[in-house]
Amino acid sequence: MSSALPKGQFDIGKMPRFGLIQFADRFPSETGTPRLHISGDVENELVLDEELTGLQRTEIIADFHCVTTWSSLGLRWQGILFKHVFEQLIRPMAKPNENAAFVILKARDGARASLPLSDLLQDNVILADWLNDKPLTREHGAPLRLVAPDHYGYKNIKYINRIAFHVQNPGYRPSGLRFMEHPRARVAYEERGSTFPGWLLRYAYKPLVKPTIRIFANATKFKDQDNG
Ligand SMILES: Nc1nc2c(c(=O)[nH]1)N[C@H]1C(S)=C(S)[C@@H](COP(=O)(O)O)O[C@H]1N2
Ligand SMILES: [Mo]
Repeated sequence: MSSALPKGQFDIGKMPRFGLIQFADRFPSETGTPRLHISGDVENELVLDEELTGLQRTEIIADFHCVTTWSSLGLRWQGILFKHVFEQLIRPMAKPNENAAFVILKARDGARASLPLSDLLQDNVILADWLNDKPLTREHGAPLRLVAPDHYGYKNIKYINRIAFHVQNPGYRPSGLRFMEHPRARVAYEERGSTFPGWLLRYAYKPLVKPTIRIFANATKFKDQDNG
């Protein structure tokens, strides 16, 4: 639900297209059918596509918080709960190792994020294909994106197409620099990154908001960085 702004955040109004600069001009061309490749410490590596359409649909209304300090309030997302995908499809079909609690999420534009499985199984984490009563646009991650509102924007992977479950971190490399990555990145605890405290990163990141929005809005090179 919408609530007061968390520490260090400001209300930017609309939802700007955003991310690390290297992703600004990457618009995956394949935005039709959601397809998720499931791998890692699993008995069966597999691809989920039609199975996803059989799951119960859910709606959440939530605020979205980018680590660089902008927030977009009261967004209405529709899609399927990550928990349902895991319990009804991934667990019975892929049979991940019981101790596989380290999850890597990958996207068609090459972006990556990781989260503990327990964070992904919360009741407000969805794989969304609709935003504010319209099908998700290519700008915002069509055909499918993760929405984990308790976690900073960089964990909310757009164009998601691969999910890997691991018992131990297999040497995962985050999209950004090491200090930008926090294993959980919870907004409530201002876990903006590792190495430096959240309040310090606030000041470092804030000047990047306007130029980054401009670069993302003006991106014209439609590079397709499909990682399979
Ligand atoms: N695949 C992918 N997912 C991504 C990003 C990206 O560049 N590529 N940027 C992240 C960041 S930093 C933020 S704040 C949000 C922005 O989402 P939006 O572009 O839909 O506003 O997406 C996140 N997920
Ligand atoms: Mo972000």
